[in-house]
Amino acid sequence: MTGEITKEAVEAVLLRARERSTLLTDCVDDTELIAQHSPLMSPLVWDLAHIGNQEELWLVRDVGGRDPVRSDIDELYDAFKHSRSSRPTLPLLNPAEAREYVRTVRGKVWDVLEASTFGRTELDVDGFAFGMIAQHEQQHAETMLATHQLRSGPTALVATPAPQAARMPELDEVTIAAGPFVMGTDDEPWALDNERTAHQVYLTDFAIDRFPVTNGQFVEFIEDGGYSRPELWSRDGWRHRVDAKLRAPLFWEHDSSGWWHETFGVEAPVPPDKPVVHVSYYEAEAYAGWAGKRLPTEAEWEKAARWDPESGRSRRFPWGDVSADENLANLGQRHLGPAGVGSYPAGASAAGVEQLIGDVWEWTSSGFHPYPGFRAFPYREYSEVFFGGDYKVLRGGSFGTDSVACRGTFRNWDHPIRRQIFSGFRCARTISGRP
Ligand code: AVJ
Ligand code: FE
Repeated sequence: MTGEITKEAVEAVLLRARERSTLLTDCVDDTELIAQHSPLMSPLVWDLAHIGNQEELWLVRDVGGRDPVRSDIDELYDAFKHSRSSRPTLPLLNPAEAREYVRTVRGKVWDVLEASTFGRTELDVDGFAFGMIAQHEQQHAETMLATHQLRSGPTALVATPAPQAARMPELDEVTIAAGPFVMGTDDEPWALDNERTAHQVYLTDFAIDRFPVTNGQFVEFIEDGGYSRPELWSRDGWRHRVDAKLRAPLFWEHDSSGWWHETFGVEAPVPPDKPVVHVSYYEAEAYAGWAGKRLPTEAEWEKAARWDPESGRSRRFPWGDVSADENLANLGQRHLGPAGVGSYPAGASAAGVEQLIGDVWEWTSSGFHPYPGFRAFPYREYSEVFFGGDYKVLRGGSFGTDSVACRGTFRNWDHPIRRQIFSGFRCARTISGRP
């Protein structure tokens, strides 16, 4: 891929990221920006200045070799120094200062981009550091979107409703034949360290759901006593279910007219044809057990998404190698929720599995571990410190994820109890034993 990335393309992804974080921070007033809407989340104004600080560290200082803009605030915006819940008590930049700071940093970044050779150092090859920083800003834009969902008060964000298929498709499964496939990547220029290296994995045959599990399917689980039958849950899952008093996905309410949920300040009936969102790993695992299935492993998810048996290679995306557009996947906060199943037939993988990219992050049964040949780059705190299995891997991105931070190899992770993220799942099933 070396040499294919232009400065215009880099400029465009950086501008798009800034447009998004500006929208997410300009749509509420200053008191909302400095408030803590949930102990799980930072104040929005922390995210904004943290975005600027990472951009300063990697692009202004490291790639550009320029003087610091504000070296005095590095510690405040180091995600490892202060827990999210303690961040409102720090002497943070106020909203006006944070906006000014990100603007100043970005001005210097344009100079650095202009001067860059895209190849002088490892960080600079194919504009990697610029791509990493655009992905970082967009990952925080998704986090900020989740903070908006947790906020109470008047609606601040609007978007056109997500599409729904004209007819409810059959919720069937697809068989993936036994055999090897290539997982991970060596030639995706902006792949992060945890997506590397490309390596062959052999899988026995398995079946995977064509679509993510829908709200309608999840309601059946609830109404069949899913939340009150310990035998459906893992030991840790059931303990958490009891302690956290889980009874339905986050943001759901039940009354005489059925299930309702609140999404971005709007109350609406839960739409049966859309993927369920805001479930923890433990709820996903219990549902799968109830359905007589299990969650896919990370390798199964990636094989179903990327492997093209005809050409014998793994694609960048389910549909091929071209970037996502609005006909292929529900990404980029274009809609403020998942689309109905069957809305993106053009986005199907070679195997015919749909809506793998976009809509909802999909829990897999795999813990977050390094691939063979893993090397932390450019910093250990991006991935390496999270390896070990405390975190479960999620794949595919959500409606809140930008396309720069989403591809067939992209790996996200979180604690199995988390559900403020845009998390859903699909099920899989073992067909046969070892050949
Ligand atoms: C990959 C989404 C788990 O938000 O904690 C942002 C991304 N890393 N800043 C996170 C990230 C550093 C990360 N996740
Ligand atoms: Fe960050």
